Formats: sequence, C-alpha cells, structure tokens
Amino acid sequence: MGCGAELNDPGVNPSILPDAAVRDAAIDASPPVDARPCMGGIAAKQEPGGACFVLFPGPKVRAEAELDCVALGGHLATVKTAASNAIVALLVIATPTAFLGGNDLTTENAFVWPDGTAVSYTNWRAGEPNNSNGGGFEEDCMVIQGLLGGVWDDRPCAPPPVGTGSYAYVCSY
Ligand SMILES: [Ca+2]
Ligand SMILES: [Ca+2]
Repeated sequence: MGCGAELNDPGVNPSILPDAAVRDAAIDASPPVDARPCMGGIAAKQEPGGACFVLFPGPKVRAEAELDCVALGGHLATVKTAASNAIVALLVIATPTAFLGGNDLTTENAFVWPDGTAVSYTNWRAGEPNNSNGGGFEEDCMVIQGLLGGVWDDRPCAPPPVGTGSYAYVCSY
C-alpha cells in the first residue's frame, strides 16, 4: 500500500489532517520541525519562535485525544510558563473545558507533563487540584477553562462519572 492510500484510509479521521495540498507539500519538502507551520484542529497559535498549540473540539477521552496529538507529531499540550498559558487561554477563549497534557496518573498529586517533566509553573483555579474533593472518583487529568480566563482544573481522564472526562483538547508540538 502506498503512502497516499494510507492517508486516504477511511479509518483516518480527516479532521486531524491538514488539507491535501499542504500535506503533499510537507511530504515533498520534509521541513525541519521548527519550520512547520502550525496546522490542524479548528484553531492554532504559535509562541514566538516556539511551540504550536492546536485546539480540537472533541469531545474525546484523554487517551484518544493524546493519540490525535501524537498523529500531529506532538502530545497533549505542555504549558510551562505564564506566557505560554496566555497564548493557550486565547486559543480556548470560547471553549469551556479542554484537556492539556498535565496529569497525575502515576502518582497522586504529582503532576507531570507528557514528557515526564514535573509541572512547575501552574495556573490552578483556587481550590484545585482537588482530585474530586472526596467525590468518590479520581481526577487525574489537567484541563484549561477558557471561559474562566485559562485557569486549570483536574478532571477525570474518562467517564465515569457520566458527563465528565471527555472534552475538547489542546495539542502542542
Ligand atoms: Ca489526581
Ligand atoms: Ca478538580
């Protein structure tokens, strides 16, 4: 099977792929990582000289969202500075809740980014992270709340409870 046939596989979600012309150009040119334009999702923003942040509306559970980010060559978003968070906050300004990459799946209350580095800069909403505050379920995945100015909350990575754990998501690469 040729490359084109794979890209046209109906099993591939077209929403995570750039348009065909850009895709073909990218394959032909194989630009270095730093030269890639920000693309994908429904909106994207780039830090000056830095990472691309790409918003997908989902909603998807964390594990499936991460797969889409990996398909872009990245991960769920890493946000290590206030300047980066301000850019992501603008990206999600109309999105109530979107997954970032931070999580404490391995060790409760020890949040790490997808590359395993500890979360140092934080922008938690007051009282968060609370791991559901005794609600009988774990909250191990970081979200950013666009309608609240880009503060963070810890939420379930997937249901249950019903109605949680499936959100929009931001990738970075
Ligand atoms: Ca937790
Ligand atoms: Ca929480």
